Amino acid sequence: MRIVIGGGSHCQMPTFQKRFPYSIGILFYALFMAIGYSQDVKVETISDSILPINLGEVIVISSFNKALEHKAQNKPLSTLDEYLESSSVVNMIKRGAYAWEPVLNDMSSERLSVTIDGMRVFGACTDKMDPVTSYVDVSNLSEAHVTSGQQGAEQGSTIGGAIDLKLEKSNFKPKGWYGSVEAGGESSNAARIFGGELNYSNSEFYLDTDIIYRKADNYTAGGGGEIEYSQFEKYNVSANAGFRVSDDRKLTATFIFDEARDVGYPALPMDVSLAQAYIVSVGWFQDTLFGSFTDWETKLYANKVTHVMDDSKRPDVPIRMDMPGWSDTYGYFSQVNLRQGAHRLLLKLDGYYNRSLAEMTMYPNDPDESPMFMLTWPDIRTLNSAIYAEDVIDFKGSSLKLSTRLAVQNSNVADEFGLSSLRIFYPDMSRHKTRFLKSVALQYNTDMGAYQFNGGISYGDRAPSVSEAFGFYLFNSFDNHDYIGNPNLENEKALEANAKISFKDEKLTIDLEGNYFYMSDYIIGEVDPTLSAMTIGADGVKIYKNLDHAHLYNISCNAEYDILPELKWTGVLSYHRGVDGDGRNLPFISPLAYGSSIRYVDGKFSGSISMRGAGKQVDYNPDFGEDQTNAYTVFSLSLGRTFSINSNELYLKLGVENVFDEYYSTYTDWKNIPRMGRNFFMTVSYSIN
Ligand SMILES: [Cu+2]
Repeated sequence: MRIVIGGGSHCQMPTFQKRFPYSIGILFYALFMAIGYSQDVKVETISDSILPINLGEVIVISSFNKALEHKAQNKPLSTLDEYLESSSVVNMIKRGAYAWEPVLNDMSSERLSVTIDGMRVFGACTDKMDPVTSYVDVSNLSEAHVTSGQQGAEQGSTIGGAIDLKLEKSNFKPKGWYGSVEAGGESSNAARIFGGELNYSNSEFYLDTDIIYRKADNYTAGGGGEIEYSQFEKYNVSANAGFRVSDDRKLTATFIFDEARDVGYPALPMDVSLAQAYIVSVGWFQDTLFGSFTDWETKLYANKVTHVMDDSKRPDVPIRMDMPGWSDTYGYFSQVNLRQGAHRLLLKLDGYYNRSLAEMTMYPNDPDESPMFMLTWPDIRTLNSAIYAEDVIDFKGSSLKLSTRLAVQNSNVADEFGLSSLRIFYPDMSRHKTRFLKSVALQYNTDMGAYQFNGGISYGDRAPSVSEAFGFYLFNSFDNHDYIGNPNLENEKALEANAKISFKDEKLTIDLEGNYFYMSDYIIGEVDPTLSAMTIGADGVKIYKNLDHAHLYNISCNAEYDILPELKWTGVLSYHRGVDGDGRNLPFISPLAYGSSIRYVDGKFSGSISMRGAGKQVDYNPDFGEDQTNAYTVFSLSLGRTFSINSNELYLKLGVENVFDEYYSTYTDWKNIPRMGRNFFMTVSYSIN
């Protein structure tokens, strides 16, 4: 067992509101009663709210058949993006209704490590339209482990932290056959969701299979405006199998196929006709290894991502473009535990090889002009090999965790044409580059009766991403500039301090936490006035630079109070700030944000009312394409009920999001694209045990 020093798995609840329309409640309740059967609903939990900063959090994802967690969710067939967003630690940058980009501690993709069951996957889009999280679905997952800052270094080199999406597995439980079917619908975008799961598990063998299909039309913003190009369609199939070779040896395998088609990105000038991923792995587990080593786990994996952008549905584009991208990754990890006296050691070796390639072909309107071809990611091969070690030392009532990751990362510009294109800007650039990445962290945790303290300091660095180092005229519609990578960038470094004080008694839990990142060689695009844009209508060209330094601060307070055994209140408030060495505001930093919820659960029935919102954005920066985002508050409600039918279970959940149909956008909404207006949703699931 591993301890999450810092926060641990602390779950909160969903979001809620203030004026509860009784008529709706009574209506829902009558509906449930009419259907008949009563039964026990347990659990609550999960994620509410708003913004970042826990040192570690587990977001439970209610996929199929996990009857209990199900009921806990505000909206059981939410997209994974909505699950992540509902947690108090993760924000999501939105470019449309699909494939949002996770933000942790005010940092996104290139500053985070996002993994699927420990596997590295890299998106194939130069415009971040396909974050790793878009290639799985709630049907695959049991939970998301979110770790802040260098506490996430176990999964890979990172600055902001790590999100590891844990696949759901039967794990040799003696359950025989079991399964479920689910269906859901939403009113704002006429979303239709169908899923099913069929599993077999005994102590020698298990096989889990699931499928989910989602189709949504354009959604409607608050006040009734239709958001064009916000439709999407996706399906995901996966299978997990395990075979017990001997008492303490197990062989496992995973297969995931995910495909999205006709995905609109209303905030971007292009859509996606295809986003597809194959993800496979085989694993080997041994309870013991030689000596006192235990829990030896090794996994080999491969994944292939294809991404095709498409502007054929947009009228009046100045020039038609084809922009496909590919990202293939092969990797492994092998880890083992060792327990000796007060020490709990974890040793891990891991590595991956990634190939990223993206092209752009422009077709001028004049048929006599020939098309223009560019490599926007010039076939970059990255080889990363690392060792990670941690030691948790237990004292009386407290513990100290020391951890480190050391990595060697090699990059190679494999394409000749791409290399010579980059050499226009960097004549002395060499094809190969080697970087050394380091992370060290010290985290202390102590229990003092009702109080708990957790604090630490750490240092870590990261290599520039493929776009930051080698991107070639990547258009960013947010600040309307073309971006050119810079292979000479220094590694970005972060010195981090964090602290958390928790109070807990029978009824009340309060967490107050904060962190600070002193970042040196902060990577960001800066205007180069000597260059002219390739994209028609762009304002200029930016080149990635290292800023001397930048500061990021995050503070949050979470509270939870049990008014009655069945009735629980939660609240969260957070503040974030990010400036560079010259005092300029950094982009995508949250304004003051808050949330609160009341949730009722008895044996038969659950209901919730939630509220979340943010203050007016004060610290924004037009240089990075930002404008001021207004304050907003939105309210949601949900009601759920379980019915027993023989030994099976029928579960029904209904709810309304954005009850008052508020028109709003948040600081993470690309080009202020408004969020969904009032949205009714319903989920029905039937599980066969
Ligand atoms: Cu794309």
